[in-house]
Amino acid sequence: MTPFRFLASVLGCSLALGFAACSKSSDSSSAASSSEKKIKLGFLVKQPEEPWFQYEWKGADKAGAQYGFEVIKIGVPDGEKTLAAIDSLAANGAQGFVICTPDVRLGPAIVAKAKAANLKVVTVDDRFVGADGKFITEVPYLGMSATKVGEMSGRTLAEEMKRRGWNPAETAACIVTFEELDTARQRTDGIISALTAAGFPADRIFKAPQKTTDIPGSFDATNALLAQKTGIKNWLVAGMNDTATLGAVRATEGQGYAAANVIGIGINGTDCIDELRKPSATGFHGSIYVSASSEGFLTAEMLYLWVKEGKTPPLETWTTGRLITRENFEEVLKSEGVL
Ligand code: FCA
Repeated sequence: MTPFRFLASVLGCSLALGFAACSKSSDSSSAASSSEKKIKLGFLVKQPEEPWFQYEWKGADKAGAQYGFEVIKIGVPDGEKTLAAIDSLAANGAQGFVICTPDVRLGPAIVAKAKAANLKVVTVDDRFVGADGKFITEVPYLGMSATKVGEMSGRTLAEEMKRRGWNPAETAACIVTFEELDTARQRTDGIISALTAAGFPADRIFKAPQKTTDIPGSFDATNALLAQKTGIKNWLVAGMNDTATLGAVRATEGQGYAAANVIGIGINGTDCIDELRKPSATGFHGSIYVSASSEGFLTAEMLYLWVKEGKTPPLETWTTGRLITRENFEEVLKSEGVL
């Protein structure tokens, strides 16, 4: 090695070292700024006041803490707020969002807006419907196996009625419906088919269509039905979620039915905790619990891995449920991390 070559190699080495040191220091400064540059993902829900959606948000936050991304949570009760929320996500540098839309027919508008803003979309609970009335199957969706969960509710009604020794001739069923939403219709159809499969007379099952999917909506719908169907001793009541059943149970109370003459089964298991905690039993017997927090976790995780690693989420993921009653809800919900 000539002295020149030796010097060049020492210089090169120190230059390389200098570069390494320099790149190391730029690494640590990027580590400092990486917390500012966290991936941001939106989580938009139609009814932020419903505990179901609050538990979904909790699950999404858990995924955010685990993977180190930021969850921007926005309530979107109508179409206008939904489109505005997408604009604000884009302006804030978010790279995608999970959504339970306030109206499934907004699907095409949401997809178009997200595409224009280069945002990835995952849907949860309520699946987008296209202009042709069919599901938009190319957007990843995670939701409950609605028919199966509905059937569990219907079977529970039939079993509990049998356990209480009720005479079908003195009993009727009030099923609070919201048929414009597919997941709701599938659940209530499942309830009705399981009831009839268990031998309950189909002509004693009455639908009470709710105008809004909240307690006042099902309270009004059930009151209208109870005013028409008089002379019934016992009522089975159910609907697409806990609030549907809670509103119906409140209506039976208002019309003078004792708790012992009512069997109410909800779905969700998140919105009936206060009800199940009441010191004396009401007509609300139990609920088919589905894990809102894992739905929130899983959808946020899917979206994150899609954004970060280009891993496309499965187009369909289905979740299932289990019965909770006053007897087991503390134990089940504790094991699920809800309580
Ligand atoms: C719908 C209902 C919610 C919950 C969810 C899984 O969005 O409105 O209460 O049941 O499906």
